[in-house]
Amino acid sequence: MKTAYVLNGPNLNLLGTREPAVYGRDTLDDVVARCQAACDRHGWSLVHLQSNHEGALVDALHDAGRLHARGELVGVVINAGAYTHTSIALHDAIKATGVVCVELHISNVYAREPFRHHSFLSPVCRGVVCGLGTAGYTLALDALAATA
Ligand code: CA2
Repeated sequence: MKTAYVLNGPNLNLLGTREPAVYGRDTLDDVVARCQAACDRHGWSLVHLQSNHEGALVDALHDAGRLHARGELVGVVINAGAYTHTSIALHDAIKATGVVCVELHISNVYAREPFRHHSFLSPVCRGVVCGLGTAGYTLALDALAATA
């Protein structure tokens, strides 16, 4: 059975508890449950990690990269949060491991502050799902299936 990774970066543990106008009312547990259901539907196992630490996300990409090297990875859905806009380390990890990534944003970052308009991840991701709320997570998993 192949594995899909869903990685969530800093502050996404707060989903559903603050700023509902921007990020909606679903909690992170709700999102993970929907990702699990999508993976069940596709016949994949799910690894989910939320971390507020950049290096932990790099480590998770390396773990995914080991599965990728064995042909056991579907791909990675990554909402790197604010690290999207700052992290050359995450860019390098995606590039170095060669894992297929879909970059995800709950909010439409292009309708927000200019500092959210640049992503270090987009150039090394297969595609981007942005602004479709938490429904974007399952859409991104379906996109991995459609483009495998
Ligand atoms: O729209 C997204 O998914 C973001 O990746 C979320 C990041 C933000 O820095 C990006 O520009 C866009 C922030 C995540 C913060 O998550 C919260 C969730 C609920 C309440 C407060 C913060």
